[in-house]
Amino acid sequence: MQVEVERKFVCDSDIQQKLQQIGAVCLGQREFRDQYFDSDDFTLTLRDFWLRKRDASWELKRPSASRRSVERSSERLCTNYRELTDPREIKAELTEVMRTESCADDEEFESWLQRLTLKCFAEFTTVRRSYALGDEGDGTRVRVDLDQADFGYCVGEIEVLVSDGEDTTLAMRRIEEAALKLGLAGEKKVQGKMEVYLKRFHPHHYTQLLDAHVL
Ligand code: V4E
Repeated sequence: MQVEVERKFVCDSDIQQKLQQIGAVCLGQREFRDQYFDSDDFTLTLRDFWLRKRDASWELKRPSASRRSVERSSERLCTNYRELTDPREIKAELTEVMRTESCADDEEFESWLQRLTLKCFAEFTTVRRSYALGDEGDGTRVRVDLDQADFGYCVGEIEVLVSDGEDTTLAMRRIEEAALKLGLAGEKKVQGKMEVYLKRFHPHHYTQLLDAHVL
C-alpha cells in the first residue's frame, strides 16, 4: 500500500512556464468526474475518510497511520493519506469505521455498498495536467498536478508516493525543494477542491468538518 504525501499550492498564470523552466516533463492532461459519498450524519468525513467514485472506479482516501507530529511549518503544509483502490480493502475499512456487518465474499461490492445507504454529497469534474520532476538520484519521484475543477476553482499539488510505514521526511524535503524551485513562497495552507466546494454548496457539512478539525 502507498501513502500520498502532498502539498497544495495556488496556481499562478505563469506556473506552466515555471514548470518548463525547471525541467519538468509534461505527462499529459486528463479529465475525470468524482462523486463523494457519506452517511447522513457524516460518519466517514468526520473521521477524515473520503470515499469516492472516480469515473467508474471506487477509491478510499484515509489518513495515513504513520502520521507524526511535525515541528517545521513547511512540513505542516503537507498531508499524508493512504489511497485504497482494491474493493476488498475498501470494504474492510468501511466495515470497521461504519461499524457495519461485512458480507459474504461473493457479494458484489456495489450491492454491499448500497446497503450502507450512503449519499453523494459532492460531484464535480476536474481537468488535470500532470508533470514529472527529475529525481535527485535517490529514486524519489516528484509529481505536480494542476487541477481545474468545473465549479471554478484551480489548485496545484506537489506529490510524492512512499510505501506504507516508510519515513516521509525525505518526501517532504523533496516537496519543499520543488516548492522553492517553483517560487511558491508562503506558509499558508491552501484550500483543496473539496474545501471550496463544501463551503460554497454545503456550508452545514463544511462547518461540521471545521469544528472537528478535519478541514
Ligand atoms: C483527503 C481529502 C479529501 C479527498 C480529496 O483529496 P484531494 O487530494 O484534495 O483531491 P484530489 O482530487 O487531488 O485527489 P488525488 O487525485 O490527489 O488523489 S477532501 C479533504 N481531504 C483532506 C485534506 C485536508 N485536510 N487538507 C488538505 C490540504 N487537503 C486535503
